[in-house]
Amino acid sequence: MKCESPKFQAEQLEERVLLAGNVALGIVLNAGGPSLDISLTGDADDNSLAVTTTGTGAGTQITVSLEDGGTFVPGVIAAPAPVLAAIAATVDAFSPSSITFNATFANALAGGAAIPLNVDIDLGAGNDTVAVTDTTFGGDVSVDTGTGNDTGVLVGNQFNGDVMVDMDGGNDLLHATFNVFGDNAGPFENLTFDMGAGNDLLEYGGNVFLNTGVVLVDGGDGHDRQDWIHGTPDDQYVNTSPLLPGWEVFDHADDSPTGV
Ligand SMILES: [Ca+2]
Ligand SMILES: [Ca+2]
Ligand SMILES: [Ca+2]
Repeated sequence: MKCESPKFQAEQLEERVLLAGNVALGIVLNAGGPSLDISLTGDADDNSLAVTTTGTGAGTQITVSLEDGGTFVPGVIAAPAPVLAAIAATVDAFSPSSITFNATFANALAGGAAIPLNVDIDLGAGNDTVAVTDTTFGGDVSVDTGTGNDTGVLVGNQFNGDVMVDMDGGNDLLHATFNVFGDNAGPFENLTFDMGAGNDLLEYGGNVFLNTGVVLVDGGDGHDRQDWIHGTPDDQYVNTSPLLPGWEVFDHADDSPTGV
């Protein structure tokens, strides 16, 4: 097949250039929200970002790390010095490729701060990976993996605000299991999974959508497949129903792909 030649050339290129993408960490006080917006912005290279929570109670820690040798660089910082000092005081450990925050930060991220903390992850071009696990978000979360063949992993999180996941062009994989969307209180939250152009795969199961507003799970252009992960419960949609455009294939073993 003709397509083998470019693939081979791309693999040769990757061997010559060991790509390790940097990610800019930004903190901006959005007075209009008001909210404190935390951004993690990748570059055109391959970025591999992981956000995970470990421990409980006062021992809770959130670690943000780059798994591929990339480093964190300063992004847009626009917040009063006391706010930045307060955030800095929650850092338990720091290296060029890993930042660990303590329970005070975890509590603020979960909604315990005076204003919501929103998180905006934008990894740009390249074949990027983002994994967010076991973390509670009180504010809005936006994930954009950009062009390239990207992998998104969302497992075991609680999202109390709006969630927007845009995998953009490329042949992307989104794995979303055991998350809870919505805080079960007004106003309703909106959820969008947009797989974008390209032949994409959504692996899902065990998620709960709790009194949410618009739930849009869009395969976009291309030949897209939703695959229920066997061994997980079906998704539950409580007082909401999902919009599911753009899917060519639903897992044959799951006779109720919407969970409704
Ligand atoms: Ca990138
Ligand atoms: Ca993509
Ligand atoms: Ca698609």
